[in-house]
Amino acid sequence: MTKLHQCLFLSTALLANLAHASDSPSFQIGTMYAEKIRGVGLYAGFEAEEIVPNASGYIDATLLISDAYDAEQPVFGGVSVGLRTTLDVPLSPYVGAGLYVGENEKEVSANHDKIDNDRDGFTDEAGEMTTDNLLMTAIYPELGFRLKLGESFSIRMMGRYMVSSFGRQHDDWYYGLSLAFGHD
Ligand SMILES: [Ca+2]
Ligand SMILES: [Ca+2]
Repeated sequence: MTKLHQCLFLSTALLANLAHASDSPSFQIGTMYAEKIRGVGLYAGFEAEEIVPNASGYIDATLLISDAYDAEQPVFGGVSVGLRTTLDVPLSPYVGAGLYVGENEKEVSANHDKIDNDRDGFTDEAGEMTTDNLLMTAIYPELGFRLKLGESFSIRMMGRYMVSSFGRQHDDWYYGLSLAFGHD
């Protein structure tokens, strides 16, 4: 298993725990943007209230797209897990923290590795390619507001400072908006 697969497996186990801990975790979808690195984020997942006292936990499938991460293959797919403080008021500020793990997928030349990568019976023939994955992890503090509109719908506005394993010049604030359905 690759690290990402291990992470997905652990995340699935965590998700099962989330679903168990809360009678009805909410479904959330969101989008975010980072100006300096021209990054775009898209995510969808589940959030459960009171995973620990006064905090919710979430897990999102997350796409991050930035050519600052990789100019050739800027699309990174992965998961985000994190915690957020909760206040049971209609408009509540919150703070949170999370972890992102993802990877991209790129075709790279493989004609010098003494392996018949494409299993066509010829080893290291001209033009032989293989798939390589570049792993990125990031940790982030997050802060924002959640606006509850009725019993089962809320909007979250947030800023997330993604500290990337690629180095400090790739760190940036992502600003985002998400919608959550079906809590309570
Ligand atoms: Ca071959
Ligand atoms: Ca080869």
